[in-house]
Amino acid sequence: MRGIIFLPIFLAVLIAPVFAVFALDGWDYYREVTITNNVAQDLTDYQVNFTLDTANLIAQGKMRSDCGDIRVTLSDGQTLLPYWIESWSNTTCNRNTTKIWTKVPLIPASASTVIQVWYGNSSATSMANGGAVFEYFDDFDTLNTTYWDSIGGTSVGVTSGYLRLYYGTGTPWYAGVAHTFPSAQNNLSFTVLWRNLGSDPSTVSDPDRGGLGLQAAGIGTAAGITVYTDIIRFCVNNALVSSINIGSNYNVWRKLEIQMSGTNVNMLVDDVLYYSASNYNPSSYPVNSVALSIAGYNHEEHADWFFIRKYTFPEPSTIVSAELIPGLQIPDAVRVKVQYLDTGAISYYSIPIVINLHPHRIGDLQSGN
Ligand SMILES: [Ca+2]
Repeated sequence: MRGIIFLPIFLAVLIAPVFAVFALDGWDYYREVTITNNVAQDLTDYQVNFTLDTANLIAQGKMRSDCGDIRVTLSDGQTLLPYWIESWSNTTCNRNTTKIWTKVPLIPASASTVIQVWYGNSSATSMANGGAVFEYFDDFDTLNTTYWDSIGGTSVGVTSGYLRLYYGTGTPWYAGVAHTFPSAQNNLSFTVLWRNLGSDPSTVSDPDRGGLGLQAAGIGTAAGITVYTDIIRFCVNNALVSSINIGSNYNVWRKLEIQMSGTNVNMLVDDVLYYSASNYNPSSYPVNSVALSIAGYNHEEHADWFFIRKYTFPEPSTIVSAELIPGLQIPDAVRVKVQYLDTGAISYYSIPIVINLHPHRIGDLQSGN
């Protein structure tokens, strides 16, 4: 065997190969949104929301200043899902906590599913569509007299993208819109962005009031949130159950939400849970209609948008990943298996991947996190 040199034979195995990722054509960035179903039943066509710091992304030049390049897809990066960006005090975008709603085809029982949110396409324009996301959505660009089948009061209309309810004098001193459901409703959440313009903001305990009511036909209010200029009141089973003072409501947009699931009712203002009851009686107080209404003379209130979504308790939870760049995901290193023919010994080596670029090609690469 003398004179024969035994050369080790390298049997290279790429343990961490290069992964191809499908990309939304023309988009530079995405994040994965993991949605976990916290109940033991499938949720289908279910509305979920997640939060994105669009102010930071816009400041970095990664997103259009109007958020027009936001898209939501399934995990294939191809199948578009409907989405809507929740506005707040007339500000839709460029906020640290921009809330994006979408409708997910299936969140399996007690399991997770992953969707993606994309941004980074300067030529894209908004495809936000609340009507495609929610069970019912109204931005009050026009007065939908088909849906709002009961309209009362002397001055109910749509102005500058909001529902304007005004009442002057005389009886019955209220104004509003209502929709009648074909059957009693449950396992839904109702949300409206609302402001009380009162008639005299200097008046303490101003009786001028309005808000969101779920009505049991001919019986009373199944659940309701009423905004006065100074306080906010909650009603369940046609009885006043709680009252809060979170500062003047005069000319302040308040987000009012009523969540109903079986005999449970949650009531939230500005995303804060202020009242929770487990004694809602759906048989005595079935939700036959939803109303946006006001009471009080010489009095005006507005609704900017309103939507109804599916609701289950506990709700699914969402986690948004760090920013990802579509395309080839190249690992930092590969693991190589080496077997020596003379001894049969096996060793493993980790070989870092270094890309040496000619200076004029550096622009071909895009840096990520
Ligand atoms: Ca609106």
